Parts: sequence; C-alpha cells; structure tokens
Amino acid sequence: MMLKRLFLLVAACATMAAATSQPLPQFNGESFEGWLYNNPNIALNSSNIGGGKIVLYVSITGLTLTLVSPEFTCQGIDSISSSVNWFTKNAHDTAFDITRTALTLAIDDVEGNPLDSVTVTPTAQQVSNHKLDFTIAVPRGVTTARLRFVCWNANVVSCGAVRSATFTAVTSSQPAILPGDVDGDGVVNISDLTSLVDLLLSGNPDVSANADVDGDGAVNISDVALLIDSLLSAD
Ligand SMILES: [Ca+2]
Ligand SMILES: [Ca+2]
Repeated sequence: MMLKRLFLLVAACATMAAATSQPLPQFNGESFEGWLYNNPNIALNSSNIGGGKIVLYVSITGLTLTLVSPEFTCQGIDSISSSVNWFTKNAHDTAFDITRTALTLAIDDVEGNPLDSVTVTPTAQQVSNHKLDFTIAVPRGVTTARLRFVCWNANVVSCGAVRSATFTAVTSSQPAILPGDVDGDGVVNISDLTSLVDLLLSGNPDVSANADVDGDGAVNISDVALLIDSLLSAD
C-alpha cells in the first residue's frame, strides 16, 4: 500500500507541470483557430475570414449554420457568459426578417454530445445592435467541453452567422464544500491529488476547506494520505 501511495505521489508531482489553466476560446476575425463550422470535418481557415467576419459564400434559404469551438478546460467554472456579435444576412442589411431566426448557444462534451443549451430569438433592439448576450451553466463535474453556436433558418447571402463571440468565465464567490475536491470542479478524482500536493509544496496557507480532507482544521500530509485511500477504495 505504501509503495502504491508513493507511486501516486510521484505521478501527481509529474503531472503538475502539465496542469496549466487554459483560457476560454474566443472567436473573431483574428482568433478562430480550432473552430469548426457546419461540418465537423471542415476547419475554419483564413480564406473563410474576411473583413472581421465569416464569409461562407452561400445563398440557401433555411440553412442552419453551426460553429463549434475547440475543446477547453472548464473545471471550477460555474457558468460562461458570452457576448455575440452576429448577423444572418449581408452585414450592411439591417432589415432582415427576425421571425425565422434564432441563435442557440450550447455546451457539449468533447465527443459532441449536448449537455445544455440556451436559445434566443433576438428582439428588434438586438437585431439593430447585431448583439446578443448569453449565459450558459457548466454542468457539475464537467471538466472539458466545447461551445456550439447554431443559427437556425439563416437566410445567408455571402455572410456568416457569427462575427465574433467573447466568452467570460463566471465562478461562484462561495464554492460548495466537498472535502477532497481541491480544484473545485465538483468531483473528487486524481486531479485533486495533484492539486493537493501542489498546494502543500507551494506552502500557501490560504487553502480552501476542500483541501482539509480529514476535517481537522489543518492541511497536511494526513489529508494527502486520506485522499489517496479514498481514491483507491473508490476504484
Ligand atoms: Ca475535483
Ligand atoms: Ca486535515
């Protein structure tokens, strides 16, 4: 058992160097790497981006346009707010028909299975501004995800569905207490062992209650041992 603990500790320390926080994806004319549109096999490239917007060069009434973000890390994030600058017809045409249009922001798992979504039909004011604000919750326990925009029934004439999207992570000011959930993503797993060892090595006294696994009021090697035992017994 002791050898196994030691192995897990070494493995956790080795993993620490790779455990870096990843920024949320953004989408605009300069930042679109890894985004996919309409078809998972089609990657956006510079020929699709012109003048700060997506240029699809299609004119199909009723077309559904989809944009899918690259994978991103969302552990510890409660929700994602997004400000979307969008249009469904020519960028200079302000008189398009909003009644046949809606925009969905969805959060999917890395395989593309939908987890949650929000669909908005824009008001006249939002149509005028070409701007929509969304907030979508990150389901508990989800640590890696993709974002997906769907523009329904777009009547597109040589323009795209989304000009830019800015994402901001929203975290709760008072995270729930779950002993062992050191990284605060809502689940207790091997990543928390990495975080706990990292915490002890850093000597940072400002630790969350979740790191005090045995609840004795201090965070030390005893909490590491208890966390390892609970992880092993869960296998
Ligand atoms: Ca965790
Ligand atoms: Ca403790």
